Amino acid sequence: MVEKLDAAGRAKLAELSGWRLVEGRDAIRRDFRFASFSEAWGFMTRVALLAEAQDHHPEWSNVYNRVEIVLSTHDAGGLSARDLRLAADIDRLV
Ligand code: H2B
Repeated sequence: MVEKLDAAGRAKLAELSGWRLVEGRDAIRRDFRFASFSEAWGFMTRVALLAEAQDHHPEWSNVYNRVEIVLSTHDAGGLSARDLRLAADIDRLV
């Protein structure tokens, strides 16, 4: 079982630029926009490799040059340190 974020972990959410809480559930979301589909898909490929390496996978969608990513830990029923880590690593890609 993965632990949900404690108060200290929740305070760290504010350090993630561009990510916001999803209304109605314990999850964070960031929307990305690229110059083309090709750039968006390249980004998704890099995120997929991160996700697989961390065994932590995004909920996401792609429409042409836009990618929407929602992070939450299904095994915890909400946000955990795994989401913070993946979000920070995704931010380093852009
Ligand atoms: N991704 C996310 N977002 N939440 C999880 O709880 C999760 C995951 N669990 N990827 C992992 C896989 C788990 O199912 C495997 C068995 O480790």
